[in-house]
Amino acid sequence: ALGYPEQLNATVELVDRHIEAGRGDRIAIRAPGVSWTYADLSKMIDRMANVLVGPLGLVPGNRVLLRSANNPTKVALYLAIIKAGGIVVATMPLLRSKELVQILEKAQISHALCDLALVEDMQKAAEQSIYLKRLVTWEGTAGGELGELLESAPDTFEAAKTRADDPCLLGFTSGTTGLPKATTHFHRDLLIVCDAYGKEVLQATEDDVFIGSPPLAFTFGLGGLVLFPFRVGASTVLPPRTAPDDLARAIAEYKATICFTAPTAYRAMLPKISEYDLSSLRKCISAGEMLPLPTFKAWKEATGISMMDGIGATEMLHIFISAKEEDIRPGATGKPVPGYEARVIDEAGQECPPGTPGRLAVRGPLGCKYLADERQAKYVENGWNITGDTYVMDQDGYFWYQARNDDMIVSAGYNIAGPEVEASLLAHPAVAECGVVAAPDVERGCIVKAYVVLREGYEPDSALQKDLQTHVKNDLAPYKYPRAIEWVNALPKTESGKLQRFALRERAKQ
Ligand code: 3SK
Repeated sequence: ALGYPEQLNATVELVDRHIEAGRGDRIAIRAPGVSWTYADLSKMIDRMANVLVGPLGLVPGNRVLLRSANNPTKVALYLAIIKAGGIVVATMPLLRSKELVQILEKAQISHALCDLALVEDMQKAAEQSIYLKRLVTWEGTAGGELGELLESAPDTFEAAKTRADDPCLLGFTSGTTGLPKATTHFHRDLLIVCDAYGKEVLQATEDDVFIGSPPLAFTFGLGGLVLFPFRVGASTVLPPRTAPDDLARAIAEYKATICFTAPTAYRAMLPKISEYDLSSLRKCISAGEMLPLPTFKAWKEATGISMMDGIGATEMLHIFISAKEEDIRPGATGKPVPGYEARVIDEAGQECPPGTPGRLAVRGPLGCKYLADERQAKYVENGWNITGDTYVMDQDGYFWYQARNDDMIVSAGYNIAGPEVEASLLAHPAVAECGVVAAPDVERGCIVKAYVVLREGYEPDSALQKDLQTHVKNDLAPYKYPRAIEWVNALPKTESGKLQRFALRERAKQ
């Protein structure tokens, strides 16, 4: 019904099609010391697929854990597993053995492929797994144990005859409870996000050079650094380090044109912008967190680029609300990506009128498919995916983010969105980063509490506290100002750069 053939293998569509179309000599991946054309990448994938089904004994449907930082080997292995009919389970590089065990068992992982630099925790986890059959390591660009196996592997491989609705990846998300959930995605889902968001909103071409920092285990990174570039035959750059300074340097060095990263990373790059030539950039995509208006404005002023905000979810694989470059309403996330519908509903499931906050509900060509998890019934209500975000839709159909449903602060009867107060604080010159949550209070039930990281040169004293409070009172309805402010050196974040407000909420209770 979606126009994809019944038999479909995502790797064939993303890589091999370019070779059939005579584009094999175009650059697919660049990284220090690596410049692979699509033909090079295809051969590497085929050798890896031969190793997987040969010496490693993979059969279609096996789940394969992939553990490393973003690098060319990881991308090739990712696509080789899919070509061989396996199911990829990419993990965040910083996970420790306890978290890896949860994934090994939940996903019933049979094979694990791990960068030698990260093997210690993997080894510990492997010892506790009842499903794992093989753990193989590699070093650098497919050297080490995997490299030895690759030496004798043929560089052609016939793709597994997978169906469009066969699973090809499990995306793990820990949600707010910390209990991991695995979201299943099909071969066709990988193409759907390219053909919906990638083609309609991003409008990338084969001449684009993609870059960014999100790990491939975060599907925001998978889309931005693998799926979208490869669908159009463009190239992707995988810098080994992705701290803001490194990212800015790599954009300049590789003349990247499209950047995918979180708003905090764009903000952190701002002070470095004058040191690097970022003039090659033409599109900057922000997701994973609310994009504060001051960050949007500061980036626009520094680079001339209007950042394209977006909201996605691991459950939905990628972005489903965003704005096209020519249709950006600063401060709003945007409109549903063509092919998706979105609405704001109340607790009873009734649509809220424009201007009224409520729960975001989305449906489209793909949706949430949790692996063996009763939370499926909570996420999907009457065919609509309930993402856990509070939104307002305006009269013109633009969607405005308010908060995660859990991040709404109810103080003396007022509903206050923590991220809105954060955006206000960020517009103050003293504030480098901040997180705003509810703190228990005898009189008001809860008060608004801000955790603030100051920029260099500012003193954390009571005069500054007063100044920040006045600033918010002048900017927003005065009842939203943070009655408590705590100075901190850093904020708790996930590996994908998202602020862990639940950790701040816990701290605020103490
Ligand atoms: O968090 C998001 O907004 C997001 C965006 C794209 C893909 C996946 C996710 C979770």
